[in-house]
Amino acid sequence: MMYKRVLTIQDVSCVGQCSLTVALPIVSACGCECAVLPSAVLSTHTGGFQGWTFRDLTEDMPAIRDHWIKENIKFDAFYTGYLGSTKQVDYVRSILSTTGVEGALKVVDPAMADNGKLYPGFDMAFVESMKNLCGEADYLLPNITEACFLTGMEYRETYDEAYVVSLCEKLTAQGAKSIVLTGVGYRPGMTGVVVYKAGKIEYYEHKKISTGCHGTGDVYASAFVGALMKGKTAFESAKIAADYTVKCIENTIDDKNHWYGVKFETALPNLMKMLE
Ligand code: PXL
Repeated sequence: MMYKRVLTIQDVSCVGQCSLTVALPIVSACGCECAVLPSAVLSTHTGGFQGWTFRDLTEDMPAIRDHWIKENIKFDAFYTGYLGSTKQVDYVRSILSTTGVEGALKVVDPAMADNGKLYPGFDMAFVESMKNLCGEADYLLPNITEACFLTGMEYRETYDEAYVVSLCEKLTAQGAKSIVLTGVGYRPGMTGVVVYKAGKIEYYEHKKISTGCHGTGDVYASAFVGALMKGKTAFESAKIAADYTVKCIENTIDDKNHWYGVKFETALPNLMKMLE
C-alpha cells in the first residue's frame, strides 16, 4: 500500500477556505500524510475582506528546517502555495533542497495573481523571486495571469492555442519540467486545463460555471497533488482536479452569502470516487 508524506508550505488564512485550510483536508483525504509549514497567519484571506491581520512566519523557517534535518525527517513530495515574502521564497527553496527523499516531487503553485492582477501586497520583486522557485518545479500550476507575470508575456482575456503553447514553452525554458496551466478557455462558457511537457500538449475542457470563485486555485492544486500521490498520471490528475473543482463550485454557487470560498468539504466523497 502506497503511503506518501507530503509537505505543503502556504499560509493559514484562519477564515476563508483557501491555502492550508483547504490543502490539509484534501491532501489527507487522498490518503497521504500531509505535513504543513505555515508561511504566515492571516485572520482572513485578502480577496474581498478588509483589514486582515498578517503574521509573517519567515523567520521561523530556518529553525524548522534545521530541526527536520537533525531529526532526519524527509518528504516524498512538496506542494508550495501562497508565500509571504521574497526572503521566504529563498528559505522554501532551501527546505526543498535539504529535506526531500531522493527524487522528491516538487509541485509549485505560484499563488500570487489572478484576473490580470497581482494579489494585494505582491510586487515585481516577489515575482522575480517566485521565478526561481518555479524554475525548480516538477509540476508548475499557474493560471494564465501568473504565467504572464512569470514570463513577461502580455495578459490577454481571449487567445488561441499558439499563445498558450508560447506561455508553456517559456515557463519550461525557465526550468519547470511540466506545466499545468489552469483557466484556459477558447470558447464562451467553457474553460479547461492544459498539461504541457517536453513539447507535448494535452487539454481537458469543461464547463465554466462562474468567474472568479475564491480559493478554487487552491482546491484545484490540492486535488491535483492528492491524485498524483495516488499514482494517477499528470493528465488524469489534472482532469480529476478539474471535475472536483467544478463540483465544489456547483455546491456553492446558489449560496450568495458564501462569496469567500467554495464548499469543498461536501464534495470530498466525489473526489474519493474519482480516485478509485
Ligand atoms: O487562494 C490564494 C490565496 C491564499 N492565501 C491568501 C490569499 C489568497 C488569495 O487571495 O489572499 C492569504
